[in-house]
Amino acid sequence: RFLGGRNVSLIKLPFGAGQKKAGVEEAPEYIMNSGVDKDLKKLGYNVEVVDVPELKKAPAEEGPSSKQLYRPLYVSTACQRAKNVIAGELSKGSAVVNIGGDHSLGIATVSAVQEVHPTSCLLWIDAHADINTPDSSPSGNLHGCPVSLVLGYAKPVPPEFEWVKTCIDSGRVAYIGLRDVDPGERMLLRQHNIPFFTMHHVDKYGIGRVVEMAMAAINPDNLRPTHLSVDVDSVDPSIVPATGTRVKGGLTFREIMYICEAVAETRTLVALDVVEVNPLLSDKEGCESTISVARSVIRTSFGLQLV
Ligand code: EXY
Ligand code: MN
Ligand code: MN
Ligand code: MN
Repeated sequence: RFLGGRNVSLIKLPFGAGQKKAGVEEAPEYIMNSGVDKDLKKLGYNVEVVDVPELKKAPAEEGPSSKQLYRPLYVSTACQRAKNVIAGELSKGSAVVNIGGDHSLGIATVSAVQEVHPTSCLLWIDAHADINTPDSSPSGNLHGCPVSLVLGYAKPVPPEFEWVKTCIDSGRVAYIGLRDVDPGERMLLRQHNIPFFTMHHVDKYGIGRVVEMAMAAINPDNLRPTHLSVDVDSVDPSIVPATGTRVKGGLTFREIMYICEAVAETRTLVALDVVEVNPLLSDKEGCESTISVARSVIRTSFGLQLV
């Protein structure tokens, strides 16, 4: 029942204009160099590595935008390109690992997954809800907005993002790890009844119950393909310091591994995002620790600990 079968495409998405700190576009190279392709081969998968290097090139003209967004044309162009590549791999029947890059790439990953697997659910692991609308965004950074765009909550849609379809409904999205949510985001989560589990819930119920409740809400009978989107800032900055928006009090190594193991166990994983690693924001040791967590997320989600 492993929906991606035994073929996995590792897709390198060197893109960082969804936020303002340089370095996140270098992450795919670092993560690949940690040996994730060999890890997956050892687990028995046929692995294909796909690079989308053109994402590093900004369009010549940004042009004026109606909203106070940071580089909307670049984000839109890159996401459109990334979406086509991801959808192409999924259409071959492969599972995909989308290696970012910043989380504005979620616009691309969710659009692609929902196009090819229109019933799939989305488990978003993050310190942040990334559901700001262009109007509610306090920063203008589009890595804080991808979920609102794919749910169709951004009204009006900024002209750059008119290609983005409302492709998923609130009943198929859940969050784990939240601890830095803006007021406008809180309103949307409540208004649309989106199941979210903050770090408070993780402490209160334990990670086992939290994952069970989240999956029961979005994939009750395990019949839906699963898209797992892992922002590494969900994990505590003590072991993931190389990321752009650190928030204290995050998931432990075991808690993030538990989530990946539980998803692997469902055998419904079709897409995994690993985003927001920024190798330039920490020293060598912090960088190695961060990359090693990213690597573990990938191999564990694909069944390393399955018995
Ligand atoms: N909510 C804040 C904003 O919209 O600017 C911070 C977003 C950070 C997003 C990070 C990647 O998950
Ligand atoms: Mn995020
Ligand atoms: Mn985040
Ligand atoms: Mn709704």
